[in-house]
Amino acid sequence: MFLRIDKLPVELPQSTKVDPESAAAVQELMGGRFGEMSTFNNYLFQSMNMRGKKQMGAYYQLVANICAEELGHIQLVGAAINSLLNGPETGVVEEGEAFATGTPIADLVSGMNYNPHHFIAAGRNSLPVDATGAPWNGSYVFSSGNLIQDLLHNFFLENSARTNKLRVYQMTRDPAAREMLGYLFVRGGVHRDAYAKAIQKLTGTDLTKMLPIPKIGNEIFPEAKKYMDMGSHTKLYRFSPDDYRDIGQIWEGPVPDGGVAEVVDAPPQTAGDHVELAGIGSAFAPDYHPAEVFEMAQKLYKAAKR
Ligand code: MN3
Repeated sequence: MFLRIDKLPVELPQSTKVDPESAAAVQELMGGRFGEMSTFNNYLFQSMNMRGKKQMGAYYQLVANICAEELGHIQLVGAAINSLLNGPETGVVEEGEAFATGTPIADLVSGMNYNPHHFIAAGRNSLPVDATGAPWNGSYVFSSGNLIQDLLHNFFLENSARTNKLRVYQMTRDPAAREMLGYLFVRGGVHRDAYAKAIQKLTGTDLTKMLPIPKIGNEIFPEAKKYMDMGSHTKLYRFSPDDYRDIGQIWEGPVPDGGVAEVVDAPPQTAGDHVELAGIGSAFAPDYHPAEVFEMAQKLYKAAKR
């Protein structure tokens, strides 16, 4: 089961403008083969399917625990996409009938590489699709039942996710997208290193000799360096109030990016507030007169208080 904390792993700065092309590119990190929906679902199916969970001890717990962190990564990527599709707009944008009958969407999109579904199917928000608009699909999940094969796959998956993230970084200067990327370079690095440690303990094979892939360190990116200075690259968060007590049997010793592995008995201390999206009349989100819908929700809140 999952409990939920109503925060993002980190707070994102506001996007400076509506940027549909960057939003479409960032979708790869959501619903692409190596996106966060894939890391989450791989670890979900592997941990769900693992035989002898008690006997597997730390090996089972490691996959199950990282799985929970990945749910928050899905949310963080989604928040960055939403930020890109909404720019600095907050509160309520009531635009009047001229907008409804005009071309408010055509006025926002420039260039060819945006995803029309962000505007037609969704109300300027994220979707479970990749950068080409293709839906995430279950064939991205590898759950073989063989522990070493699954762990080796996960090591490959985290490195592939990193490669894609580095390329998306090169596609946008948006501050929200780059903050999300910097944080996930570091957290994906921890997961990569954790799977390498698990494989080393099982087989004696030192996969860290290959790292980093590609051969460029996280520390040259200011948005990642910031989190490394906080020691995030050494920390594995225990995403459970009572369980997964043995993950420190694997997450211990030196880590490839410097420092010593540490299990933290809490969610990330960097946690921050959601990206607040404006109600936008012309997008009918939440409706043509957003203020009225917000007011109805507030009435419910006030009635409950009485
Ligand atoms: Mn992740």
